[in-house]
Amino acid sequence: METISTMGTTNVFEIRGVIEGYYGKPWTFRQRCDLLDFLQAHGMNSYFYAAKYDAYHRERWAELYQPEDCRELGRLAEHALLQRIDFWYCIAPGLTLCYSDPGDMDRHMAKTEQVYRLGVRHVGLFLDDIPPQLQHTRDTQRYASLAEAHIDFIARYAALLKEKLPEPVQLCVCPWQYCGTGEEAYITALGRSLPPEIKLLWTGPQVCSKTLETEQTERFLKATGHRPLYWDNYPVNDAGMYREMHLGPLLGRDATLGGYSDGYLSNGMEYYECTKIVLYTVADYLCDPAHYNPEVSLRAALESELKDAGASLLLLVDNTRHSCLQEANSRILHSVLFEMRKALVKGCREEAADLLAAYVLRLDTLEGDIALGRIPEKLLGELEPWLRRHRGMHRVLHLTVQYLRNPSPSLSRWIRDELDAMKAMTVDYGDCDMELAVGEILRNVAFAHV
Ligand code: LOG
Repeated sequence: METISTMGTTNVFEIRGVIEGYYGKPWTFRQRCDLLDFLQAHGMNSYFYAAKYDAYHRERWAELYQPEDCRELGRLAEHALLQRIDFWYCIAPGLTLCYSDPGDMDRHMAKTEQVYRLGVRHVGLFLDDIPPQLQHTRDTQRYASLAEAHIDFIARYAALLKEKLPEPVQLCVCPWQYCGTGEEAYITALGRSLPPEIKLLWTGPQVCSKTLETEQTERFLKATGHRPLYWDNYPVNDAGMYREMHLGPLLGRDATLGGYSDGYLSNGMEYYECTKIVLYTVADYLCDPAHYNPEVSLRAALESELKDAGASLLLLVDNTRHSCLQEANSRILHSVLFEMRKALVKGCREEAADLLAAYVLRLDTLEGDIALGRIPEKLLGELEPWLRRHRGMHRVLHLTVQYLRNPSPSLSRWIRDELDAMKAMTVDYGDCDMELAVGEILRNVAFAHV
């Protein structure tokens, strides 16, 4: 078996790309074409189509696509070929599949052949988020476990791909258990039974992993005989994360991971324009992991997308950094608040007001850039709920400056109302440090004087 010391000496990931694998509104045809262009321009080579809410991918996996959908998928496959991006079409039959039913295998193959005819030469069999027990009596009679059923189905499917399709087709599998150490019973059995050329997707130690480390990869390889193909659940913000917006740069992925894995895929958000900002940083990491600098990469991403307005949008990004990668938020605002506290402790209210006013001025610039059309409508549309809350904070801070300069009970009531309204908004910046900090300033400093 290949060991960590005998594995590739290069840190470059072989498969580098994006998976459209989130729960939510699938990207449009135009967005997918734009993504393929982006991947090509940024040194990536793979796009995995696994849109959870494309009914034909998952719920109605057994049905063939309608002619109109076929035309679109075919054009996408063509576009991918043109851009030299591998287009992986993934089928997720696990919700209803009877593993031992030859009819279900026929239906699965028919779907595969349909996309094969459209030009697809890379397929995925996705078994994530499905019932943990076998659903059909036929299966319980035949298999002792879910792992056994999966091993049998995958092996027969792989054989059929070779037998029935004239050109070679690569196969990857997203296993039922897709995170952990790799030493758990299901994944060990599955991995050891399948040849290494069938790639295994893996999200790391957790569903949304804070870190991906080379050492974890070694354990996975030892246990399963496979190098993981990383399905990184970042920046995805579906399910329980829907109130968060993930605009921060990629963090916490080891620089040497590329030499020890089959590849790396970033799972996007349904907010395509926002996803793209993060993908700049993913691309930078994938191209040169050893020299990847998240903050430099983020600034460059914003500048590439927004030119001069990038600097002002950085303020919003700074306040929406909470994710599985990083709990802390609002680094810029925190440093302002820190300096303000120092000024207030010295009894210098004017100095504190000036410090906060300078930050508010930067927020004004963001509003100015929006008003002048310097931030694309498409991006603003996606950011709307988060921007609304940000504007709430902007108002609170603006009023706080006035209050510090000229305190009055009516101003303090106004500020409290604005803060309450802000808290009632449905989006969430993750940690509420920012609000706590603003609240603290108001309580201890401003309101103390009413
Ligand atoms: C799903 C994925 C979803 C993600 C984040 C995998 C393999 N599958 O827990 O579609 O976007 O979590 O919520 C998932 O990650 N399951």
